Amino acid sequence: MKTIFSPLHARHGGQTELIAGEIVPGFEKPARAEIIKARVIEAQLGPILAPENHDLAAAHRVHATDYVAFLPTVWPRWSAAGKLGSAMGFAWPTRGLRGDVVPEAIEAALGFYSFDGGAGFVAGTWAAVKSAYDVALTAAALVRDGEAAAFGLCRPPGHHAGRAFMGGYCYINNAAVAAQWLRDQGAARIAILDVDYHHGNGTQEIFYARGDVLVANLHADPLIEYPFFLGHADERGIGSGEGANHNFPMPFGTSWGAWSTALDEACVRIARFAPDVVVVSLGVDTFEKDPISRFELTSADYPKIGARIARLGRPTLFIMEGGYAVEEIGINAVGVLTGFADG
Ligand code: FKS
Ligand code: ZN
Repeated sequence: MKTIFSPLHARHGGQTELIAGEIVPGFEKPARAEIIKARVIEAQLGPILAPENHDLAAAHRVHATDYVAFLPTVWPRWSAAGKLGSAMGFAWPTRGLRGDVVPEAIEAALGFYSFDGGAGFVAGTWAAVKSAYDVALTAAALVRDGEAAAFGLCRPPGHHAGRAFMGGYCYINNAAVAAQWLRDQGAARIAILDVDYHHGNGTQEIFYARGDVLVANLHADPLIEYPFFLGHADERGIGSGEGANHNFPMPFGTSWGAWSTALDEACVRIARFAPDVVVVSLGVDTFEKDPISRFELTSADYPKIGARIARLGRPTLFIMEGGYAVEEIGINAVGVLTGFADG
C-alpha cells in the first residue's frame, strides 16, 4: 500500500489548547505524523510519496466558499492585530445570537467559523492544512487509478470540520473532500467508515442529506464525550440521505468485544450499500493508553480492524484522523493497514 505524506504538516506545531481551565501544549502535535511515517518504513508497508499540489476546487465542493477563503487569512489577520499566541475564538454564535453576520474582528470571525476553541492557528497552520488536503486528494487519485488501497497520512485531521466551521483540531475535512472528489471522478457511491474515538460530526453534517455517501461512525457516546452535540444513534440522515447515516455510540471502557460487534454491524450495512470506494477515517485514539480517550482497544486489535475492512473487498482509502498515545501511534495506525493488506 502506498502512503502519501508531506513534511509541511510540521509547520502546524507549538499551538496550545484549553483543557480543564488550563492552557496546555496541543495533544495534536507533529511527532504524531512523524512516528506513523517512521513505522510505515519500519513495517515495509510500501512506498511513501509526496502529494501533488491541488487547487481549492475540491474543498469548495464540501465547504462554504467564505469559510474556505477565511482559512488562509486567519494568521495574517491575527498577527497584524498584534496578537501573539494561538489564534482561536472565544465567543460563538449559539442559540439566541446572530449567526448570519460575520464580525470584522478576527477573534470574533474565528468564533463565527468554529464550534469550539480546539482548532488554534499558528503561523504555519494554513500551510499544513493545505498539505493535508493535498495528501488526501493525492491518495484518493491512487484509488481512482486502480490501487486496492492507499493511505493519506493527513495532519492536521479533518473529521470535526463541517461545511462552514472548524473545531477539535480540524480545519478542512480531508475525508469528506476525498469522498466528494471520488464521486466527482465518477464513483456512484462512497461509504465513509469513521473509527476514530470521537464522533465525526463534520463528516456527518456534510453528507447528512445525501443518499450517495453513506457515513458510519463508531465513537464514544456524545452524552459523555466530545464533541457532545452530535453523534446519537437516532441521527439517521434526512431527505434522500435518510437511512444513510449510522451512529454507534459506546460507553467509556468499551473494549474489543463490544467495539468489534459495532464494527461488524457497520460493515454489514456498508456491504449492503455496495460502495465503489470505502473511505476510512482512521483514528487510533480508541487505544487503552490514549491520554484523552476512554476506550480500551489494545495494539493487537488494530490489525483485526484492518482485516475486517479488507473483507468488504472494496477499494479503500485510509485517511488519518486522531490518536494521541504518541509512543504507540505508529504501531497502532500501521497495524490497521498491515492487517488490511494481510487480510
Ligand atoms: C475535552 C477535550 C476535548 C478535543 C478532542 C479533539 C479530538 C480530535 C480527533 C481528531 F481525529 F479530529 F483528531 N478535546 N476534555 O481525535 O477526533
Ligand atoms: Zn478522535
